[in-house]
Amino acid sequence: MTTTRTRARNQTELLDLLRQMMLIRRFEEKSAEMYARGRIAGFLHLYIGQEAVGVGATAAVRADDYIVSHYRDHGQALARGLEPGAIMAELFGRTTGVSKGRGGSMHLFDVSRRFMGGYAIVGGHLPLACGLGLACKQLHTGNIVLCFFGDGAVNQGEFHESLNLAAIWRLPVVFLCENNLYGMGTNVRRVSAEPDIWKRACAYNIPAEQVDGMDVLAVRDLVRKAVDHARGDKGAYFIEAVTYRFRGHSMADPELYRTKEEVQKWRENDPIVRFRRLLEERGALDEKRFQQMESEIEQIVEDAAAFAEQSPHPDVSTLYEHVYKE
Ligand SMILES: Cc1ncc(C[n+]2csc(CCOP(=O)(O)OP(=O)(O)O)c2C)c(N)n1
Repeated sequence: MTTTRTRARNQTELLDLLRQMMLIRRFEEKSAEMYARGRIAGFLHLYIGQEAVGVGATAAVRADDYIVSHYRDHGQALARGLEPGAIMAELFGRTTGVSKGRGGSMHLFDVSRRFMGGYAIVGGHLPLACGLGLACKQLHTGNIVLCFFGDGAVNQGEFHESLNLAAIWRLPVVFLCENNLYGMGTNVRRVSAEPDIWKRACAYNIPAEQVDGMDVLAVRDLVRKAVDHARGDKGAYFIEAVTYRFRGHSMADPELYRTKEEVQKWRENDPIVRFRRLLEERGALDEKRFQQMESEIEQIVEDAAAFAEQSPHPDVSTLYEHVYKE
């Protein structure tokens, strides 16, 4: 009986991981469409291809733990449970957005879900993760901080300062580098003396591992291990998740720095297709259920876009509101 129940619970959890990745994929496709239609202004960085990292990692932390991220943040925000409509409204710059329309795509924020941003300055949020970690430690809250960043951040001064500080103060921070092989148009091998990014953490005596970032369960399991380490007062942990963005850096990217063959090769390792296959093999999913999930997600994303469209723009008179905590 217990085994049956445990199996059912496990299956529900696994289906939920798939559902979250599918939601991110569809949300991002819709965002691209809305950008092309001029509904979203500024920069737009899509998470398509990297879904397994955000979903797997977020599944490994508690609801009261903190998450800090970089500007490619829609996927992590959705995985954290921020409302799709409020995220889309933020992309549209509307008052109903998660950041009241002030932040846009790169600055999603929801303190109620301990999703502490969304930051556009590459590497600039790693010290913030340390600050949150220090607060957790000093206040003995038992929480940890999960900090996402890209491979482009690892040659920034803040990266090294943050890892050093996290090590000497034994801060409960899990540093998660999403190595999608490129910082804008630059391959990581061109700019990193040590392109195996996880090895960098050794210089700071922080345990580090690399994981297949296209495998949602592998990501979840390694982040769980890292979280246990950090929560157990053993200090920071470093993970390099090797992944790939299927789309350009932002919406305006001619992608002259990589070949179509390379993109195609990675697309064949699509994290959603891969996980769907695994669930089918395990008997947890069939075609009918998958299609049902697809149409439910389609509706959520359509509703999110309609909500954003119908929401008001901020009034000029409110320009100075929501800048600092009120
Ligand atoms: C300090 C700083 N320098 C330069 C930029 C311009 N810039 C925006 S995104 C980006 C690439 C970052 O790549 P990565 O961290 O690997 O993230 P990815 O886009 O691959 O998710 C750069 C250089 C910036 N935002 N901040």
